[in-house]
Amino acid sequence: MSKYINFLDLGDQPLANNYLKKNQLIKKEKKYRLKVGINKKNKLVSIEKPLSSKIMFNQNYPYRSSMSKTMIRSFKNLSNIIKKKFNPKKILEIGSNDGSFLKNFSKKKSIGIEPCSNVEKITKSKGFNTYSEYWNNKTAKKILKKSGKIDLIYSANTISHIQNLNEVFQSIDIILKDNGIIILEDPSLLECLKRNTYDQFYNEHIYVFSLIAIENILKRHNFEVFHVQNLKIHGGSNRYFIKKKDNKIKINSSVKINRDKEIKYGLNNLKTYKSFAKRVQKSRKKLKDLFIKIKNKKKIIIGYGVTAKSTTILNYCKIGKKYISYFIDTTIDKQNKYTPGTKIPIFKYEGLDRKKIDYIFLGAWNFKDEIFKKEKKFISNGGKVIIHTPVPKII
Ligand code: JHZ
Repeated sequence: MSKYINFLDLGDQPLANNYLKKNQLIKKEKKYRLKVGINKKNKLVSIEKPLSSKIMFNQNYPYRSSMSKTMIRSFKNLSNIIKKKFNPKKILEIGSNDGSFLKNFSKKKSIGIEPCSNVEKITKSKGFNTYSEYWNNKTAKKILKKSGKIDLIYSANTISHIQNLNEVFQSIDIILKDNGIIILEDPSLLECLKRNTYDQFYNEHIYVFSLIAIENILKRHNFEVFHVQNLKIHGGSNRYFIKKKDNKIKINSSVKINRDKEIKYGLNNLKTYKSFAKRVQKSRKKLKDLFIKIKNKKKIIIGYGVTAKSTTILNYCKIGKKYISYFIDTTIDKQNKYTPGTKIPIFKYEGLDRKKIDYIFLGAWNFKDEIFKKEKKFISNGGKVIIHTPVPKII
């Protein structure tokens, strides 16, 4: 009998990061049913039918982690902690994207793994040792042969994108020193449920982790979490510090505190997920009603920051060109393209004072503070902001 139970259906969704060129608009886009469920045994929350990595992560990947000051600052802060606490001789990053974390370390010390070759090239061109490979046993063995064992492995927003978690940790085991440290960072399931950020689910996010699920997976691999840090990043993420079981590092009280918090909220109960699904349906109706009300008043709405997350929102709530005139985004590879599924044009960011804009819809709601700071003038001139979390509203 299957241990997996679905609790949420987000409908037919296109590839979340597949921004369309003009000549692709006439073609029928491939859609994939996005259902979310939980494994009753290990409490791992995942999408029902993950797509192959090659479809999602290849030479056309548009996402750049260096596009927000918040991320750059967060990577810098962490690198200072790492240098002070662990002082690694060799550090490896799984999912190094455009090098915004690794650039805080010496080139001699660091190795980056990034399967999307267009992005990997950026880090390589800065002189870093990078591999355009998926993280698996083969890659781990290849690096072991060339560079030897590693002191510290870091991975942000990547492990949740790899279907075979057993192989992820087997590969880490191959290359990590016995006293080595793993630091993983991913959106927190608890925060996702609390804030109704159902848009954390899209085809790239195969998993949204809880500490409970991470611990259940690690059990099979002789690893354990010794510290958990709660971060504001991406609407609430957890940073898990992990060691081999034999390593004598003391387990910090943050582990029990976070585990208890998750149990208290009900992450072990199916009921919790079912009521989340109900809130998501309500959120869809409320957001759509909000858009309809604003458009009835003939106001102009544009999207600010086109994200993988906004692909889920727009397609699930059926919000298209009729409601959002266009998106603006600082990422070159997204500009002059169209949003997946909803086909809304995306333009270069040129400030908000050029054209008449009444409302912005925050696709990049996770960078709200950064964006509000940047767009002080728009807001003080009466510009309004639409956000969908924790409940759809105008701010
Ligand atoms: P952002 C991606 O998700 C994909 P997305 C991936 N699957 C993942 O896990 C997370 O990242 C980490 C723009 N922007 O980070 C830049 C502005 O235009 O929420 C980005 O295109 N102006 C790997 O796509 C987008 O917003 C600004 O001032 O959900 C933010 O994308 C700022 C701050 C951002 O990731």
